[in-house]
Amino acid sequence: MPKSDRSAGPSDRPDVASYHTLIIGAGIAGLYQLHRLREFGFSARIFEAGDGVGGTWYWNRYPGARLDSESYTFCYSFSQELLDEWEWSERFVSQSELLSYYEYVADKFDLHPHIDLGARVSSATFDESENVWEVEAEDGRRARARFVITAVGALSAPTLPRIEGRESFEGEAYHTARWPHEPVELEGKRVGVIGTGSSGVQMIQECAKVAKRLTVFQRTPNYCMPLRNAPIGEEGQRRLKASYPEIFRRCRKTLGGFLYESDPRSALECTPAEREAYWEQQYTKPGFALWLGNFQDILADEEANALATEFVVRKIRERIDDPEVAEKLIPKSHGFGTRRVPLETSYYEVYNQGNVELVDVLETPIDRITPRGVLVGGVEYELDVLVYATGFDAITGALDRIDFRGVRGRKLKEKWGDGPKTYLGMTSAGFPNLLTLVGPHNGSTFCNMPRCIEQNVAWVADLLAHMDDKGYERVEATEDAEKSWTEHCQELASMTLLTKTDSWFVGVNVNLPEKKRTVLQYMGGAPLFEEKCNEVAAKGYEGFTLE
Ligand code: N01
Repeated sequence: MPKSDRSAGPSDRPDVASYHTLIIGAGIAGLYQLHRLREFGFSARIFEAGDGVGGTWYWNRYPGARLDSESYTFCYSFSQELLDEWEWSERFVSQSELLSYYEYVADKFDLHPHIDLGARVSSATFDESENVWEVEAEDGRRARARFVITAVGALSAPTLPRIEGRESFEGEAYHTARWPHEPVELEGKRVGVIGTGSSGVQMIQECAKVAKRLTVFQRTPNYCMPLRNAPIGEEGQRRLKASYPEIFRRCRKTLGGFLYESDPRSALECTPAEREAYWEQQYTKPGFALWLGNFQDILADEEANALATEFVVRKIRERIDDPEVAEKLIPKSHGFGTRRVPLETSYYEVYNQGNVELVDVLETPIDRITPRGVLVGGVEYELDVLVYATGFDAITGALDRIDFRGVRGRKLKEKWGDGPKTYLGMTSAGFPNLLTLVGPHNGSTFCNMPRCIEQNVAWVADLLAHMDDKGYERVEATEDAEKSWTEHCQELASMTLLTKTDSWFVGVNVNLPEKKRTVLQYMGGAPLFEEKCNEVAAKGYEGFTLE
């Protein structure tokens, strides 16, 4: 039973609404955090920037946007009723189906009355005299709360290229993560796409079906692997529903929170025939099977990685008619799996179509964007629509865009100027009562998101319940705990090839030259992350000062 009146905010101020907890963001993490806190009897409210719930799946509505984690591992597991009621139509569902799911969840658990939409938080300031956060949105909406929980997403702060002339383009221009709600006509148009990460790869496949001419401006190619999507029929639904407990149990045990388990053998100890047979088998499986279900050392050992890369390159080459184009599409700067692997259905075949042209802007950089299109090496590619699939200021970007001021007015962005410093990837010293879901150094940033989000949310809710039971008002990570966690993250990162390659995983972004290369993720895997969090809680929240 609650010791205090959990429905009350920290103190009365007639001019500002007051809550126990203010959550920033109504995506996968924010919605579940709100539900969980309300179940515990706390007064909680969400400020959400968008005009609807769903976070990532609200914003990223470009043609082709689709899940590449299996739908049945990407859903919430906390409600049996929800699992029984909801049916996934495909193994990897489209953005619109996933968005309907989050809308359904918000309705089912009566969350809408507790969400302020269109409220983009601009600042949050800690008032030390009362141990309260004062939060303000861009439109002037304000709230006071004992706790602030950020659920702002790891890939939610889009970046645009710093290319001269960008504003001068007279056609239509869109970032994939800010795609309009109204349909965008691409049929019969001259379309250009800058960027070939997961968003670009999905968008390009759809666009190639309808565009009169599609020009892809590629800087770094990626190793894209087949998604192998399929509908889920009636029998499939029945089997799925019966298997949910087993699905979630297995996901909880794997490093990435997926169903794929890496093979305990080293690629180097197998014969070439054994390797080939294993890779062929994994290649025919859906999703990330080849990436995350590979030999245990392909993401740690360069020699093992080179062998896996050879296999993948062969598979890619087979699908492209023109050897010169194939050469451009095969990465040279990194090995397979050391950057996020985009999943696709017809991506490589697109380049065999007469209406598609690949422009290598690594070889010949973009000169400028002109009113009529994109100028590369003196050649102007005329376009009606220009799509920026140019990615995000990953993991820290959405937090940096909010002016967090902690103890003695210290800015979080400044504290993290040389890279984030956190404890458990959920707190930072000097910022009491601020909890970051899916924040830097958190297990969820290299994980099948909802699986790790559920762990984050439950852990945070338990911490707040513990504080309430004991009458604590303030929780803050100690400097020592933060230092050793940050070092632990760095040590884990040094053991994988993923952090030796340039990508958003390590904060490298061509459009953010000022962002320092740093360790942003927790690379120990979801089970170890959960174990560490549980250990801290079991020891009375070791590493925190509770007052
Ligand atoms: O972004 P990215 P994304 N000139 O950063 C290029 C998740 N996701 O939106 O690599 C020319 O991967 C840039 O080139 P380079 C997923 O985790 C999931 O595609 O810097 N090119 C790169 O090719 C993913 O990893 C799904 O050389 C420029 C691209 O733009 C993450 O989101 C779907 C440029 C950016 O790729 C991010 O993916 C989509 C410039 N100035 C995304 N600036 C699912 O299926 C940038 N680029 C669930």
